[in-house]
Amino acid sequence: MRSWPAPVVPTLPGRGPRVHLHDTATGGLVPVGPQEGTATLYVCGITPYDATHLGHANTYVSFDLLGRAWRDAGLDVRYVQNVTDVDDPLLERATATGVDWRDLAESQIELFRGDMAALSVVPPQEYLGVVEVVDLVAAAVRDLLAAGAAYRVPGVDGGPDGDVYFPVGSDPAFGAVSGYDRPTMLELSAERGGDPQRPGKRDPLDPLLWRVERPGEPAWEAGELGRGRPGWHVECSAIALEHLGMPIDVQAGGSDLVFPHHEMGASHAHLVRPGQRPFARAYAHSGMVAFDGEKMSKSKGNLVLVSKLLAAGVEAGAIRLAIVAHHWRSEWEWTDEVLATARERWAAWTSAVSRSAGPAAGPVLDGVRARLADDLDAPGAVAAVDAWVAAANAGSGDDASAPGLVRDLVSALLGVELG
Ligand code: 5CA
Ligand code: ZN
Repeated sequence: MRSWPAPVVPTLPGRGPRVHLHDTATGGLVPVGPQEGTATLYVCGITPYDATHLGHANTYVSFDLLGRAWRDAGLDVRYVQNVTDVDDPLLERATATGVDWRDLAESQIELFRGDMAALSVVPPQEYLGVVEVVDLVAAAVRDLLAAGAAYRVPGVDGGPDGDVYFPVGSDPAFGAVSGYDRPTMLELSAERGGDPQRPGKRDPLDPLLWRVERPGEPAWEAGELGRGRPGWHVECSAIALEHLGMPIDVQAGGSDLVFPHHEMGASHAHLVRPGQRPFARAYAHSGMVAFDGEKMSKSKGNLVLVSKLLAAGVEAGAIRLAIVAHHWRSEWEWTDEVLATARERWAAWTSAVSRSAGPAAGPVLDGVRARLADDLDAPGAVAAVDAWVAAANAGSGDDASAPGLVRDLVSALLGVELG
């Protein structure tokens, strides 16, 4: 489907260093992306039943920093993102509000596009809704059945027979992404879309691959699977395998996707492409943003919407600055003070880059590049710019090219557009 308009990214002199990132699977810092050529990135997209909130924005801005650092290091970036436009929460919300699920999804995707464009997030080359790729996902499920890595279960409570599940025991590497113990897995599976209590499964952790048609639910023909719709995890594996191949350089999303989503996604891929491993060279998980003391989430309704902030006249660059002032892996809380600080900083930076001269900008460029290459340390990069801005606004320095270069590097590397 259509993504959103790409921001203009200024070209900077020289090149950034190789990027290193914290990898969830190994728990350490690893180089990500090749030395040259094309780096591949898959970031899990939204489930479009409510508008983009600051938590989503934090996740997409975080991985936008990665894409920008890669490009600055001379790499091409191939970036794919999905939209979970058929899933239980979306269908439930549509039913509860009397809106057609397709209209609900499209309206929320459109808001998301607007927010991403406003926040200068570089769009993916492939932006794919599940409804567009059901055949692809169904083919992956059939491959798993053929490989003996899928089984059907009988219906429960009068439901139809034939829902297809993935036996987690079929992947020897199962557990390697999250490293969680079984009690933790069971708890998170129940919380995050799994159905550990469902009778008939071989292992309570086994996730759904294909849900056969229920009355009133959308369904697609899928050969031997029968009419139905895909499970959640396999959608991302199938899209990533088709559009990026294996292994991908970075599989990314918020930390709530470590388990079960990325664990299951990796295991599915290992069985769809037997003998190829790993699914991803690195797994990157951004921290959860909270509001009013709790994780910001559509299900809790404690949302701060990007679109509302923009409509209230908050500068998009200031929202982006509020996000990048926090480390991408940290858990942080959105408060009025966070926003006020970001707006003050945005004004100070704007004033500094609008001056006719300032201190030489070369060291700031080197400092920002070095900080970002080291696990996307955007707060460190922000501090480097702050120091230059303070000096420039105090009137020091006579380098007439410096304000323009700082404006460009803030735009190209942090994605922050100044006034
Ligand atoms: N469609 C699935 C992924 S395939 C999904 O998780 N959708 S979502 O709309 O719930 O979330 C979209 C992305 O935003 C995910 O990467 C998720 O991890 C991230 N996210 C959701 N809530 C927050 C939050 N409060 N803070 C940071 N990131 C969040
Ligand atoms: Zn996903």
